[in-house]
Amino acid sequence: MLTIEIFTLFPAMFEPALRESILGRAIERGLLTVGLHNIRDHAADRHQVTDDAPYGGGGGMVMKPEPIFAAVESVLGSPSSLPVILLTPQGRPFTQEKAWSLAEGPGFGLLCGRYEGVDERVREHLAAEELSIGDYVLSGGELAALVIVEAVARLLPGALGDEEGARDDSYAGGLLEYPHYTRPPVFRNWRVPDVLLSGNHAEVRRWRREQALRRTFQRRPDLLDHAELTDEEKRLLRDWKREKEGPPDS
Ligand code: 9D3
Repeated sequence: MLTIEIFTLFPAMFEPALRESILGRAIERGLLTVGLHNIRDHAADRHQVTDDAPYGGGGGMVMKPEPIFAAVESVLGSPSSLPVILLTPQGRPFTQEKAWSLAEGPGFGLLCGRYEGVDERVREHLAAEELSIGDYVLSGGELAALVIVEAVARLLPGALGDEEGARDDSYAGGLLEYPHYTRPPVFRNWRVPDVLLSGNHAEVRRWRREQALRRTFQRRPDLLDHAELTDEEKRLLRDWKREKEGPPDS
């Protein structure tokens, strides 16, 4: 059983998501346990204040260290029994590889920042590492934490249903996926490609692979540096690149 302990000012943001779909089922099946801990419950003062103005001035507010340390230590002890991951825009990018390593267990804490950020002493003395989920601005770490929980949970053995788990075409040698179609064969006069209706499985496989390669070339050429390609696929790519550049001048 994997353990994820979440520390946040907004535990209610997680509750509905943790009940639904693959995540809900993984928890129900006992593959995963997720604890929700409100940092505000660990604020010492009567008004349960968790933020304060930054030393040195400037705008915004900073999360105070005491309630954060108290919340984490009350659940995970000191030193912490699990690594605590701080969600911040300054973190290393969260990747599928990181999801696999977190899914190996035994678990981890997720600390969600709000306001302008957390007091630096939290990073230095409580967080094992910092992660970001990408280069866009969120209002806090909560949705980033949820992204990580979902990415990890679906990797736990038994988390995916028969439909979802049977195939492993999720990462076809580092390429984007080919286009998917289902019935009807014609919808609003838009036809499903003939090859998919042909029943020729070898042709279907070839078509899908070429589509995946073409899409990756057009949308995510950065992925091609690490993709597993046959010699024929490398030739195709060189042709496409030449078409794009136009003929070399003499
Ligand atoms: C507008 C404030 N920003 C000044 C340039 C700094 C800032 C502080 C706090 C920006 C975002 C946040 C809140 N974001 C997160 O806590 C966060 C996050 C994100 O915003 N994007 C991607 N991954 C993550 S993980 C945590």
